[in-house]
Amino acid sequence: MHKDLREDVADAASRVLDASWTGSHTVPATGLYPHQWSWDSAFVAIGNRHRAPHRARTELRTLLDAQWADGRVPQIVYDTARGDDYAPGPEFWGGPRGGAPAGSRPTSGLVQPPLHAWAAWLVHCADPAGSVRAGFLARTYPRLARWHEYLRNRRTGSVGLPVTKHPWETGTDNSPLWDAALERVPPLARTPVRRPDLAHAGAGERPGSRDYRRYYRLAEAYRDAGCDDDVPVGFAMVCPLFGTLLAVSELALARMATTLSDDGAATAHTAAAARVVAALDEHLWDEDLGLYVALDDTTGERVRRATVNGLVPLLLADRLAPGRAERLLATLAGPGFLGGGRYLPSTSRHDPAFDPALYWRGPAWFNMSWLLLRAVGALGRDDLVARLREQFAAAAPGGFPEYVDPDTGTPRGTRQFSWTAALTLDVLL
Ligand code: 2M8
Repeated sequence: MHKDLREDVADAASRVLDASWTGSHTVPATGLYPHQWSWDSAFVAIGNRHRAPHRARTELRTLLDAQWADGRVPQIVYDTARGDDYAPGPEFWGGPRGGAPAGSRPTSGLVQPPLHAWAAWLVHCADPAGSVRAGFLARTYPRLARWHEYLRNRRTGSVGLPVTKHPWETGTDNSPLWDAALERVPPLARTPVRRPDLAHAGAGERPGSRDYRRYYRLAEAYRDAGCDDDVPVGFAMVCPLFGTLLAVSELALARMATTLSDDGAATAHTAAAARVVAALDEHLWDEDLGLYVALDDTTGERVRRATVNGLVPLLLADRLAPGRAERLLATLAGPGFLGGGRYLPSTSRHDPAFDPALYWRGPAWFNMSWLLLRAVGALGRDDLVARLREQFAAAAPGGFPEYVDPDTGTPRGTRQFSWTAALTLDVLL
């Protein structure tokens, strides 16, 4: 991309991030998502580290200020001062919970994929002097380590991998990976389902009302059990995306511990990452599909659906079983994914549920393309890097959309979406 054009795009992306900055955190999008979301903040910090490292550090620290006493980092930290409507709101969860510090903002009881330690490490490396002056690693490392302890002690399922208790926890809410498990959840919630989201995105681009009644039902069950992970709620899914980000983040914690001169802790984090990778390889690999799949922890059955979630383990290429990285690269480049159209779809074009407009069932998402860009870049696959970058080159003209049609490039979902802007900055700068 020409230098002047690159600067124009960077300016436009920065304006999106400035408009969504509240002074302590970035909202994913004014209107549709008016609070702080867990993994959105991690992606946003990764982009902001280049232009505003102080803000990137504040973003992550604000999120970690809402960490529960049990170590979990909540999916949503509500900002009750903002006027925009989102459901379910803080009243659903019943105010500050879980022994969160007095005065802290109310949160959801769910979690999201553990990208945070990796993001914190990237933020540190972008401005090591500023990070040291702010005591950033010394302050965040213990909290991030406790977050991972929570996942290890409270969320590890029968195959040694973290279990998600709700589709919202996977970050890929209506992916076909969750269809069969959700089918068992009665679409009946006590709380009336409100859909303020439909004022900001087309109904054909958002989950349907039957999905939402099940989402509410599951969230109610978890909330009513006091968010106690020992109580089964009817959904316990193991996701290759979640597990991969945990392993990558464990490796980031190891680097932080080394920097903080705690070699014993570094060794423990590296060993924890190795255990997660071994379990991914043993339990989630699908030889026929050529990628990793999900597993239902309740039944022990694998969910044999091809989605972008199952390609993300390519981030761990040099640690996977022999031959796996090559297979993943072939699947990524093949007709179900990049080879079959313009951009990387969230669900394989060959999956019966593939829908190029519908949220996590087909559209191309910028965070997923960014994760795969990191993976193929580290492997020196410049051809695939070039293909994945095309989506980012189209982000600014499309108004930094939440997701796009993987074949036509048509923008979908909301616009001026923060992680799209942040990751475009990261790719272009
Ligand atoms: C979407 O999920 C929220 C619930 O968490 C929603 O649909 O209301 C997902 O794309 C999720 O990954 C993302 O973190 C969130 C905010 O951008 O929106």
